[in-house]
Amino acid sequence: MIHEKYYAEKEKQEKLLARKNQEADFYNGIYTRYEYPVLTREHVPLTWRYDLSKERNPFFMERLGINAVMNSGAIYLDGKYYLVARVEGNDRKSFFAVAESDNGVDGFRFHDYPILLEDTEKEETNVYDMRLTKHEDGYIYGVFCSEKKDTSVNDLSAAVASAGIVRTKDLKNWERLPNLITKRSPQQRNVVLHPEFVDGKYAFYTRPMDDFIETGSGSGIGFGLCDDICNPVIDEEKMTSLRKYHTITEAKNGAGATPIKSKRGWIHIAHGVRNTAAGLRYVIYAFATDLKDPSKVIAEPSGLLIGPRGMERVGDVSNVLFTNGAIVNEKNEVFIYYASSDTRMHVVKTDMDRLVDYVFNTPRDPERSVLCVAQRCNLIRDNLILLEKR
Ligand code: M1P
Repeated sequence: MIHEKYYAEKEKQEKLLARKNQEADFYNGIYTRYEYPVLTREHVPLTWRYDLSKERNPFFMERLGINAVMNSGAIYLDGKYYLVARVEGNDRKSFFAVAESDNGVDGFRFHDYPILLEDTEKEETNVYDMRLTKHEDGYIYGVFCSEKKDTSVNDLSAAVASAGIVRTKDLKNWERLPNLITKRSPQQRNVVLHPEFVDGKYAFYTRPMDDFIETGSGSGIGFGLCDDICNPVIDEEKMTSLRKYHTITEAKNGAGATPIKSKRGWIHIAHGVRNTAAGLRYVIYAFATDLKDPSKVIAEPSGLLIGPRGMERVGDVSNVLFTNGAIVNEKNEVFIYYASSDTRMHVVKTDMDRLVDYVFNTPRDPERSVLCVAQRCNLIRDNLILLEKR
């Protein structure tokens, strides 16, 4: 017999799932923010958390609780908006689950079951942060972090991160490929597959790291080519977007959403990290690379594109915004999905014209206060002249 409490909880959840999102009262001319998160732990089906049977679960307890829903890959297929979310159980293990919506800003519903990956990496403990790439070879690839314990050192929390790869045609059947090997980098996280072949090869944005948390000598977002996606090896990585002293990327950075092709270049929406007295602060930034050579940075707007605001600042890992998915629909509307504080998912909406304008016409960071003030004074002077002429 089904526990009566199920019906009350189900009704509450249906109300949440049916809630219309509203544009927030925020303006910067670049994008629209939304009032409510698009996915949270409360969106996770009750059947994944509770045993509904009154006999087996008389107190209607969460038997397998969910802690957070965050860092989601995104893809647009046949008029629907899909997120492949990182769902984290109360047991700290993450897994992937598909949620879909008709409009991209609300109504996201999880499919009946999460994705069950083929168990090919026997030492893998945790998986997270999948990027989805609709590749010109006809497959949809998911590239994610595959984490295992580092048994070479005497440290319980030492781990090794590498890039796991799956592919699908329908978001239902997933084929697991071997993990990516980067010959020069012992650890990898935030790896993204470029949607087109480059010099006839599969191209990956990487994030070379010496260590699990610290990137060490890794100087930013890397780029490497691989001949065979079914035996993925990158011999050499060159650098694209670099970490820089006293900027939002000083501590580390990482590729985010799969690059978006525009007339002027590939647009990348990534994350940058700096250290503060309150710990690491993660923000979202953008840059563009050359259409012919997608490793070559051609535009770098100054500073952050999206930073944590209000409730976004607080969560399991506070002061963190992280993106690994964006969608462009047939109307050239752009949906940038991001997680706040490793806890919940949000969206901002813009369009291609605005995004291109932002990336190519926002001034670069002059990298010194005195030059930043001069840059701002030029803006003020031009504006005051314009205002005087009214
Ligand atoms: O906790 C913040 C983020 O930390 C990691 O990002 P990075 O690899 O740049 O350090 C990731 O584990 C990410 O999942 C997490 O959101």
